[in-house]
Amino acid sequence: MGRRQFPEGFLWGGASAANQIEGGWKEGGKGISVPDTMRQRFDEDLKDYNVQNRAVLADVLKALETDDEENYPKRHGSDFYHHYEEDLAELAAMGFRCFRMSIAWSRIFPKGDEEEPNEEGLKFYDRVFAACKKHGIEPLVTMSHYEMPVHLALQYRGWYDRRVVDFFLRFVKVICERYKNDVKYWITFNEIDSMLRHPYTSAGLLEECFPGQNFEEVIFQAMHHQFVASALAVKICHETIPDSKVGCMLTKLTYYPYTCKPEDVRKAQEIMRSTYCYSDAQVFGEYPRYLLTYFKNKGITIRKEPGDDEIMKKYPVDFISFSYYNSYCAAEDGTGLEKSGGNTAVGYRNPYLKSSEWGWQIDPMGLRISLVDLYDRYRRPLFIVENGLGAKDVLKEDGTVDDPYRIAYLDAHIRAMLDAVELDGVDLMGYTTWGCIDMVSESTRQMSKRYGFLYVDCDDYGHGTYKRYRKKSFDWYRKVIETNGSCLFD
Ligand code: BGP
Repeated sequence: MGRRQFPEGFLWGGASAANQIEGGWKEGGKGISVPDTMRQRFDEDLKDYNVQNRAVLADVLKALETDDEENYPKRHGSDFYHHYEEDLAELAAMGFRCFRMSIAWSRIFPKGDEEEPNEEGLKFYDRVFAACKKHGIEPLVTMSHYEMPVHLALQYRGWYDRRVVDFFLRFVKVICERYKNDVKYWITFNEIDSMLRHPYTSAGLLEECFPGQNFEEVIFQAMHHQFVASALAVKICHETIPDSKVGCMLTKLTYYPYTCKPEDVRKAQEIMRSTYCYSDAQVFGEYPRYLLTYFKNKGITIRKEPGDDEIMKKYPVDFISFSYYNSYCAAEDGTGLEKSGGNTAVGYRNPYLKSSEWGWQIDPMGLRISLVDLYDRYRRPLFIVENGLGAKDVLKEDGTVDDPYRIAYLDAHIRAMLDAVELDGVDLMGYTTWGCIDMVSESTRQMSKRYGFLYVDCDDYGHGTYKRYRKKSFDWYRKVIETNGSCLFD
């Protein structure tokens, strides 16, 4: 094998989400979003492994009564809203070819059900895309990254209401038309499968708003609406931007059987199948029998409109993107086994792996296994749009940040990726590390859970100068991109 490196044109870069990076939560005509109502969870036992944040209506209404930003960290984020020029110049200094970001729905339609878009919101993203273009950075835009206008959650009960499909498609039409010369790579719903684990975050669903209903059925009804919306978003994108590529996005939860006992192997298979079925729907354009069987056995009925099945079939996605941070273990009987945390999910601790400070188990081989799993299942191009290590980085007196642990994490995962491409025959489009600039954590809402190559001087309560500082990993990743990965093998 010659010099090891990634294919020409590999889309190296980093990822963000409007609700975690932008701040400016009320600027430029932006409306209140679901994440703006998410209170910090610093006082909770964060070792309880990502307790599913089942939001409650009372907390949401309480959040709407205050402009407090200290306890609602997503309201300030990393203030990208005012730093985007310098941030994109820094990402360009690293040689980024791709920058994953999302367009905050409530910047464009503040309440979500308006007829006309908010011009000031559109102008903000005009400026961001102009900066990307200036630096030759290809945007990869997520249409929905947990950023629904809170008005739709409260007035329409979120994605449960079919009218929200039309509101969303109005938003999609506006942004595809407006940015058709700026953006060719799009993702519809971030981690669509996660709606089951955090229904308010993903779909604006609050259980108290559905008294007497089977809440699981409510979630699957909302999921159906997102399937239809995703398919029609693909249609709109392809019609408006001929060379556009649209992807689905799943939380790649990789579970190993805790032992070779067949029951443990089956359990791991069941858990992974239970997340694949959502990307199956978006890739194969139909409900997998697994899900239909599940509905039958649980007495769940989904209301469809005439034509829904045809729409899903006609407009499948072009690529599959996913997030991967860690792996888990599964067991038929977990008695006596230690739990382990992870990205929106929980499993049993793998004795062969180390854990991050947040209890997420570090497993680069798991990324290679995940890539093979997904490629063999879908045989469509893949895109890793989230991978990284959340850690407590320290800004030293001299303005430097030593993050060798992050370099080690990324080095190992990039090697695993290259093995998947060169040895396992996986077709991989690109790699955008999560949180390329420090930003507010989704699960804990901490700034102190840092992922970036750029340190942002802001603490968990939003206090700080918001100045950016290059970490050691900044230069390391610049070299990786410059040599298309081959420097790892020098
Ligand atoms: C994923 C989200 C990202 C990001 C990531 C890291 O679920 O798509 O937005 O937040 O989780 O997790 P966390 O921020 O909780 O450390």
